[in-house]
Amino acid sequence: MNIELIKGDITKIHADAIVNAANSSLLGGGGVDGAIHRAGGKQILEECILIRNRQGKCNTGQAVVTSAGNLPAKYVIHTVGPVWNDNEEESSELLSNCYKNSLQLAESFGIKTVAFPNISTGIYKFPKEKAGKIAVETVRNFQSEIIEKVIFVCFDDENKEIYKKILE
Ligand code: AR6
Repeated sequence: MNIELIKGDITKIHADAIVNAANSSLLGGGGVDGAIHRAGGKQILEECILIRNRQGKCNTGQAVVTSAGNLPAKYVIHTVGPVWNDNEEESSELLSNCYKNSLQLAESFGIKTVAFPNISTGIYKFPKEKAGKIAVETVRNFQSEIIEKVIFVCFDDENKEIYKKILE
């Protein structure tokens, strides 16, 4: 799996799938979640509502998939990151699960390129450096015959620099 690092807006990325840092309601919110729903249009929310009706809320660390509405991507994988708290071990495992479960779901859809935002490092306050290390380690450890490329899309310079150092 190739790993690429860019700074930018994930809603503009032409990948088979972009990942959304959602919340367990799956019904939208602020940050990257708000941006994806705004740019993607109502189809994404309608599919999220169908998933909610079928399976209920999405637990932290789990992932679900919808189409991508008006976005250039084909799919949106919605995963729920952990809210940072004092239990570092638990938060770290849950964050790793977000990356793992998103990649597993991507594989099951035959997805070749996946773009990730820096899950949990905004409103959910996960320390950026710790989150970056977990993201890179989890992706590097994921063996796939299907996924060819993972793109880390950083929205801010700080995360971009952190990822650059980790990937070097
Ligand atoms: N493209 C790429 N990355 C972005 C974009 C964008 N358009 N916008 C923000 N980011 P956050 P969380 C970055 O807060 O911490 C929502 O309300 C941002 O700079 O979006 O997982 C959900 O509904 C940060 O580095 O997600 C949940 O309630 C990263 O995306 C809650 O926020 C994640 O920040 C989830 O919090």
